[in-house]
Amino acid sequence: MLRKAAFRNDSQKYAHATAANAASLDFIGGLADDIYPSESNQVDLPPPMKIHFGLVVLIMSTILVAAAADSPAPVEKSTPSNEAAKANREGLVKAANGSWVTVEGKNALDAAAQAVAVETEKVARAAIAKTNPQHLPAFPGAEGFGALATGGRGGEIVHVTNLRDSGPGSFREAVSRPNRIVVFDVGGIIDLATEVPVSSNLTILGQTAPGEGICFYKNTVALDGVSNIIVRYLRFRQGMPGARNLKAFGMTRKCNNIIVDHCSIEWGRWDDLGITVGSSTITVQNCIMAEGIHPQSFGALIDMVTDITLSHNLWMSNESRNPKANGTVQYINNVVYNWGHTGLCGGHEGIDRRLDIIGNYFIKGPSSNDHFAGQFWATDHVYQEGNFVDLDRDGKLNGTRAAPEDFHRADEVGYTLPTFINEPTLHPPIPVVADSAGQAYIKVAAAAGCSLHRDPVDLRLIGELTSLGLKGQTLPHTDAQGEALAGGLGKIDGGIPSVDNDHDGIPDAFEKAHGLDPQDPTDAAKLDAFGYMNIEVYADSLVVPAPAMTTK
Ligand SMILES: [Ca+2]
Ligand SMILES: [Ca+2]
Ligand SMILES: [Ca+2]
Repeated sequence: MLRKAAFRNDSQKYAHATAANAASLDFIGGLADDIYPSESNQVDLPPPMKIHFGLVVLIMSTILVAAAADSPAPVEKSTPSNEAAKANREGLVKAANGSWVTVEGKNALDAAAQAVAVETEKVARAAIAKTNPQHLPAFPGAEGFGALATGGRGGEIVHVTNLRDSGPGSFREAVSRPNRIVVFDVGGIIDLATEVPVSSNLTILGQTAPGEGICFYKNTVALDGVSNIIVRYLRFRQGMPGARNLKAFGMTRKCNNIIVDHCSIEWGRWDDLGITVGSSTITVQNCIMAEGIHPQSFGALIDMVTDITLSHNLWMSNESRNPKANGTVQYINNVVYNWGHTGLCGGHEGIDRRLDIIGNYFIKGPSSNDHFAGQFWATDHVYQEGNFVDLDRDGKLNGTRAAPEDFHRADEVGYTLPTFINEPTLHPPIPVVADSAGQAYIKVAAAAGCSLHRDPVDLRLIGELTSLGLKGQTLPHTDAQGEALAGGLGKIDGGIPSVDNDHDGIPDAFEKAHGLDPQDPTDAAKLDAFGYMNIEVYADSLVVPAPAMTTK
């Protein structure tokens, strides 16, 4: 019965793809031929409550369209219409009501709705991709090189039942063995006494936590030489109690086949994030890497690695390395805000590297100079298109398109321009569907990080981002107060877990609504028609469509 429900759910997604064909696929198709030709891409800060309302309207209209449609959308990519191509040249987007609008002040609401339409359309594409068993996404919406991870699929379902550092029911115990789906019966802050090692073949479903979800604090979660892992909707905040040479979340020594989605990775002492030492085939998408702290204050070291996708992430208030990209790296639709010394950094290793930089928005903040990108050598081979830069700190998103010569400034001693190439070189099996830089900004502001419930730290960060130049600060690498300078960790509501009589990870209410048996603990592990476990279908239902924007 759940299988049938899953099909119905997907027919809704397909149906929305039909709507998206009318509303946004043409626009996306237009991007493919003529990416972001507008020289200006303006968005005023939209009022949060209006955004909320707009999203609700869009979601409701999506449901209505889905209910009215009988057949799936065509799988083929749509051909851009002349209208779409013209609108795209003029910097217009198609709003939820079908009209073409400029992305500025009064239309920001429509643009935000559009962003959610694109998100839903991406889910539809993921659903289509599911029909190829070789290309089953880790979850609907998974993209890039890590998108084919299967995690713990087929293994046992393990519950995190307390917030203790170790012992039975702890997160540390749950991830200590491979072939597991990890769900959370508790929400709140987990103070880590030491680094947490993670096994291979794991799916870690942070969105199943009650209340406002999970936050790891005071130490590091580390992936070392492991593979095939799916991580979603968690907060990793190392903080000053952690070791000075570690990341808040690190993947090192030939980690591969990993996807990290909607996580908040902050207050790392060396960097917030690391992907290093021979690691490959990894996606980090829809995440926040922010406020690196003493003694390094950097965003991410992506070093000596291959086939890495970084998509729709927010990098903010890091001194530098947003990230350092030293390998073969896709860098698509990221937003970089309030860098200190340097925004995006090249590899500068004297070894041939590949970096596809597409549709990103670089926005100067109170701590920033003008080096939105830099530290390249000629051995860095860069494809760049559709990147926008806003350096005027005026509270509005009104950047201009980045030119090749902008990737090196005359006062950058020891560096040069990269070697620019004419075509992107990286092509994962499930490609990232590229948005315009302006759409990426709205989508990132709305949903990056552990955004099913944004906690006080992320709410503050998003409030600073959406000040568009007026608020935010890097936390000085010289100051060992670290995260205390930013006010420290706030409260995270632990909530009350849903009733789950058979303890299979799926609440009774969902089981009853989808034809499962709330007294049968075996059905959560069964596969649906596409090959997802029912526990995965349930977990996906918690986060699709993308959560609404919430800012202070
Ligand atoms: Ca501006
Ligand atoms: Ca159950
Ligand atoms: Ca059951």
